[in-house]
Amino acid sequence: MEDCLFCKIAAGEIPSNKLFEDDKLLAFYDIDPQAPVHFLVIPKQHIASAAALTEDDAALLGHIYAVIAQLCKKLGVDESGYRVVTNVGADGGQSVKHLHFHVLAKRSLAWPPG
Ligand code: IU
Repeated sequence: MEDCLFCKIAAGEIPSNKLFEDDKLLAFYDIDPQAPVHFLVIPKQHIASAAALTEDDAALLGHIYAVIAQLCKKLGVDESGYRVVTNVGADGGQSVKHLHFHVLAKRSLAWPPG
């Protein structure tokens, strides 16, 4: 999608600090980390937010969560734990309108979030 920052990052038109990439998704470190480990996982296809997901995206979502689990294991945070969160819309705190999953780790995270 034109003028979508994360589409441009997914296409390699804007550089990112890449952690993992395949044909379906990209994982890269957040530019403004909120925890010692904070990366984002985005589908390469443009999906505006979790609110736009349908049953047809089930395989993609399964793949995203499987990759997150593998990356967290690789980063050594699988046992200490981590949080996966996706913000939706204004009240949800979504600033970039391309579906992304935040993965935060290596600090104790409060609940409920602010
Ligand atoms: P949000 O859930 O839409 O608020 O999250 C967007 C995230 O994207 C946020 O944590 C930003 O720091 C992050 N980000 C980024 O990693 N690279 C960028 O070029 C931009 C935002 I703009």
